[in-house]
Amino acid sequence: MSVRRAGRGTNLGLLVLLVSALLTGGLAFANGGRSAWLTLAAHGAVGLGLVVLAPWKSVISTRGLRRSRPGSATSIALAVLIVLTIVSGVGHATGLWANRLAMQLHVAAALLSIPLAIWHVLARRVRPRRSDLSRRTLLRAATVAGGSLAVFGAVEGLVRVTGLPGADRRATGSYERGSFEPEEMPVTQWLDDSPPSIHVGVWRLEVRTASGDRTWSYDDLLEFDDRLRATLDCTGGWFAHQDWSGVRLDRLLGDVEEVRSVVAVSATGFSRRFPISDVSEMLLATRVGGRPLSMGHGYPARIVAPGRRGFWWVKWVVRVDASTTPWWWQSPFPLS
Ligand SMILES: Nc1nc2c(c(=O)[nH]1)N[C@H]1C(S)=C(S)[C@@H](COP(=O)(O)O)O[C@H]1N2
Ligand SMILES: [Mo]
Repeated sequence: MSVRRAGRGTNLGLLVLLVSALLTGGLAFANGGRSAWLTLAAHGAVGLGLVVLAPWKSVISTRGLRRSRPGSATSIALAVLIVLTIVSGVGHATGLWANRLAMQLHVAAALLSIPLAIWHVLARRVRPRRSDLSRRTLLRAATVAGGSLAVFGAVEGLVRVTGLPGADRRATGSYERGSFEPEEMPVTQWLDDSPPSIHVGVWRLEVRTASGDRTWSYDDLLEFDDRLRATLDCTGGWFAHQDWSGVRLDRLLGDVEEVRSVVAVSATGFSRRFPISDVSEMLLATRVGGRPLSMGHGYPARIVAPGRRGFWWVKWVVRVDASTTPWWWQSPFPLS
């Protein structure tokens, strides 16, 4: 494929890759399980596919910019955002730039590029043609896919051979921070939440079920000593193993016939809805590493949801509601 062939095929390819990058990125954020590496590998290969097509795209862009049409500033802004997204993504994955800023920039630049990309596709429209589904297009698509996987494999190999920090990442792509040392573990909020001030003397946990409501004081909860070793894995790109203790969620609920989901609500209003099948593996934790939670980590009580990414681990819990609504009846990611 010579760069002289740059044209509609390149643009269509880039569009497919861009949409796939967003979808796999979203999936990588949602997936906290063992199969997370698959999502992440797909995300990495698709992202590097954009790099593979860059030489062809630069020929097209140079041609286009020479014609000085309205909207070139927007096209350039889109290019800058995509470059930022790729640089921060590769930086985080290799460990050359393994902090939260890189991940935040990666996500922010990617989300900002969506409206610009939609504008770009509409303003520089490519009309689909019959030949887009030809054997030749398929062959080219396969070549790009193969090239992307090869570049992904090469980067992964290089990270391992050179011993870059990226080699020690978890399946989700996160780096270890403060395992079994809760004070060393980062304090993180999903978006703009902040630790409330809670006086444990007046703090109550309210549990609402079909068979009635019940409130628990902090001292009531301290009577329980259910223990769980579980891994908090923040989409910001870090994880920590900890020994949590508190009360298993199903013990607070009693009879759960007909119940389909359980909502944990924070004093700040932040909340997540869980499938009822999860509650016997979940904890409402009052302690970590044998000591009370710090305010930053969710004092007096927080959710521990093994296998789920950090944004499910609701902190400063004040209410638990059993409900007949299915668990997926909520935004896939918290909105505050
Ligand atoms: N109420 C509330 N709980 C929350 C959040 C939040 O913003 N508000 N952020 C979640 C996210 S994104 C993560 S990764 C973990 C971080 O827990 P930590 O601060 O104890 O490390 O808390 C979760 N629980
Ligand atoms: Mo997080």
